[in-house]
Amino acid sequence: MNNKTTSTNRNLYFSLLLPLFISACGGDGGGGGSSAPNISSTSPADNTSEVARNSNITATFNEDILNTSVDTTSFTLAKSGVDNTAGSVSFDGENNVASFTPDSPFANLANYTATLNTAIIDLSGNALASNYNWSFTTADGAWGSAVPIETDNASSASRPQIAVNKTGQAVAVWVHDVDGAGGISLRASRYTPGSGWGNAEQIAADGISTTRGPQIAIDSKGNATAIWVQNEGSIRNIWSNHFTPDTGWEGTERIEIAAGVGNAFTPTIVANDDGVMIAAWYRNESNPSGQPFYIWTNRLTPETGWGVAEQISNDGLFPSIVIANNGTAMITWTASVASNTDPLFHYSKQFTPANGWDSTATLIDSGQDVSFSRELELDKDNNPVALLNSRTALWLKRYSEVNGWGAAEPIIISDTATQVLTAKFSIDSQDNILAVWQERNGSSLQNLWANSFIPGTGWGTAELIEIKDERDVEAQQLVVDGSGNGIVLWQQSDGTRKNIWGNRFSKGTGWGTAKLIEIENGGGAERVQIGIDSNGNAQAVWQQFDGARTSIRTNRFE
Ligand SMILES: [Ca+2]
Ligand SMILES: [Ca+2]
Ligand SMILES: [Ca+2]
Repeated sequence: MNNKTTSTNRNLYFSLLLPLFISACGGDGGGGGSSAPNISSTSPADNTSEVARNSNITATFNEDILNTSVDTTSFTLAKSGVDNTAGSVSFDGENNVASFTPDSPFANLANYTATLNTAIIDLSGNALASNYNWSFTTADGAWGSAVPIETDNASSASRPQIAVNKTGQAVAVWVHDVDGAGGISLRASRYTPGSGWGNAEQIAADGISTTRGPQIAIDSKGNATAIWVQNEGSIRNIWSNHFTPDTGWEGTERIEIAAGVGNAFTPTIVANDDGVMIAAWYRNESNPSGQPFYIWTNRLTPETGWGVAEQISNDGLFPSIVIANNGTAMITWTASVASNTDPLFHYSKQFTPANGWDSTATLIDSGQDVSFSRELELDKDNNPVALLNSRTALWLKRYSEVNGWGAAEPIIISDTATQVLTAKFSIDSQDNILAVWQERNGSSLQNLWANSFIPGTGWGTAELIEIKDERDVEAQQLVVDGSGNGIVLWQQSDGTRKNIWGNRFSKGTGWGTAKLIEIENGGGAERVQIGIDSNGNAQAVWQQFDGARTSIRTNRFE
């Protein structure tokens, strides 16, 4: 078995040996003669499905091959729509078998194409007649068994959140009731691929009062930031703790200007690959119990930490943010309203590293009766896409630098028989879109529906993706991996307790059958959250009651 070789070595070896072989063989006969080498078999064979994700990829040639012509430039493997897969190449000269060993297991349910190119030559210097390709699809992952993520049972743990980066590093955070102290604190745990979950760590002072729980974002290197609402006297402010793999949790700091008389609500945080993070929240500015609400943001860079909080709007609620790897960001919010029946107005501002936030807000949409969802995602070209819904309709709007926000693209055309509740969507690396939403017809239960968008084809037909009708579907969460496969999770009561359910979307075959992802029935399971890495390995967290306290449990899909 020969080891991995480099193209430099190959070329050198080739130039030194080729004249020798040609003269020894008289340019024909012996060895490979004058005919091009062929591939007699591959493993896996072309079009194989359910290939094990720890497989090596091999090709067997019909004659002796110059071993140094087989290397990582002449034998490559590409995941559909993605750059070449990292790996090493070796050649077994005795059996003429080339092997590609990937550096890490293949992605779940992903299509790969292996290529042998015409740099591969036989001992007579005859090259492959043309590039040789074969494709295969990997096996899907599966949910494991639910396990606790924390072992403190003196009191309750609740409201977990999780952030997972491309490589599968994850941080989970949750509210931890302080034993007998009358207040609460926050705990966090970190998941490292190959090692699993670490111990729970305290990330906020014991005895703080916080009502809504932390939010978390993670960058591609595993740096993470938690933010939360913390009571100081009678006022709720936004606090933060930053984690780096080198230094651990760095300590707490307030990230908003403390002078406001009002309370801060619903913080949200996003990170790009390079660790630039933006947090946003809304705050009642002059009246601690009501309007007006202002939208505020702060921005963290790895070099300088948090900046000074900045007011974005003097009339807004429920901010959503996306940030691209070039540092450009978009924030959207909803203008405050006096009652549930007033029209809603949705606005945006863009942030660029050169110019900061837009000075004036842009109107995205107006005049809808109510909006349960204000979801924001980036497409493959980093253009923001917003999902909005009224009681009777669900639609997207896409933003471009040239045209601003485009026309509404309906997913459900206005249908007064249907009540649309919360919706979620996700866009894959090739701009396929998956949307899931709760829908009620007349007095029926809240059921879970889904539809998908394929560029060039448009939206398909909406379909029901769960089958239980004892109680409503609640609190669904959706993620999509680097191959366009999705997972949706939700909570649903069986009449006695709430359970966590999931369904799997395969890019090739669509939705599967709804399945339970936990089987503990001592109490209810609620508030499920999920994150996914680029290979489609996902991590779910939720809170589960056992009759005495809630604890945080997790299950992994891989
Ligand atoms: Ca149902
Ligand atoms: Ca259960
Ligand atoms: Ca516990």
